[in-house]
Amino acid sequence: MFDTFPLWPARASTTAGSVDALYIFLVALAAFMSVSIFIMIVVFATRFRRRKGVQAEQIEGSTPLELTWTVIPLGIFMVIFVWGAVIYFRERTPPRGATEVYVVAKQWMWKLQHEEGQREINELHVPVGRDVKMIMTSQDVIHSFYVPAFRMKQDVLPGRYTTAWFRATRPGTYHLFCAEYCGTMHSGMIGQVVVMEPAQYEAWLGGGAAMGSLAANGESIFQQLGCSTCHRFDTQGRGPNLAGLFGKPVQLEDGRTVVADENYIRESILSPAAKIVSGFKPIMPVFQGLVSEEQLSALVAYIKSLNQPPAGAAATPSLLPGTKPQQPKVQ
Ligand code: HEC
Ligand SMILES: [Cu+2]
Repeated sequence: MFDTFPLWPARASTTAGSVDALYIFLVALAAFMSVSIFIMIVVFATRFRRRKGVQAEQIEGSTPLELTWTVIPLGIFMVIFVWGAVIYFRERTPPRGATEVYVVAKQWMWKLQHEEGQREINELHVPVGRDVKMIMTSQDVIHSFYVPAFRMKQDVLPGRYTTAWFRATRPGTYHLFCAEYCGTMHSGMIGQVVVMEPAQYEAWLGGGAAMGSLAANGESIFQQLGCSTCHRFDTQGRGPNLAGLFGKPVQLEDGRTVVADENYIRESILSPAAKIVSGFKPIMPVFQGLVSEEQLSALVAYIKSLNQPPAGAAATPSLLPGTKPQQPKVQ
């Protein structure tokens, strides 16, 4: 209905409709309340204006009245709360099997990398009708990934990953903004999201060939940095076997159990001492400052990819005992 309304941003994701519905409800409710209050002011001012012999009746407490003005607003607020919470949880929970895109924000650009290996700057190509999960971090200050047409906005913070997801419903080109003031050129930190038909998208993906997948890239970094000297795909390594780690609970030395999500893997690489895996010694070197955000994304993607046995041959990943030990080196 609002698609042709000039001030209304296009609606191009599965959540856009429900966000709009709630938004319209809130605006309508606020408008109704303001108008009612103004009408009442005028009515009472006229009705009870100063006149000889007319005096308003003073009411001292009225249980039915107080119940009414407590219960009705409470009911309305509960509706807003439940409605908002349902949308919020849906927006916050990326569906399983979503395609993943790693985002690194910096002053003043968006660097995006697809699982398949494609890299883009200030431009994100996605297929229509597929769930896309964004795993985002910043190289410097706080930014915010904002795509009005998807009704999606998520802060992007240095030092950790935040995630967001969407499923585009309509091909087209949509604005991408940074919605967190991040310095002089903040207003220039803009880009676009290009939503394509699946066939077109496949063609686009194929176009950039040659580049290996993000996970394959991560695998070579894993070897270059010497991770593979300690992390082997058997029980003989000095570090834990990382196959099947992602998404699973990890028992820590101090008795806690944490789920191995993206932020856990990130922290395990940058500052391994923060959480020591039960049964292992804190011998892993600190990689803070030695890996770039892009390398980190690739390592995370690689470790995640170890959950599925590689396509084709045996379930053993390609790098195994016998990889030559190497010292971590500065990139
Ligand atoms: C000197 C050996 C060594 C090297 C090199 C090493 N690690 Fe580790 N790593 C360990 C040990 C030991 C642990 C378990 C103790 C801990 O949590 O710090 C560990 C833990 C981890 C964990 C958490 C595992 C779990 O089961 O929860 C991850 C992820 C990880 N390392 C990734 C890497 C990556 C990526 C690299 C290369 C950039 C690397 N490691 C290099 C020894 C090493
Ligand atoms: Cu920014």
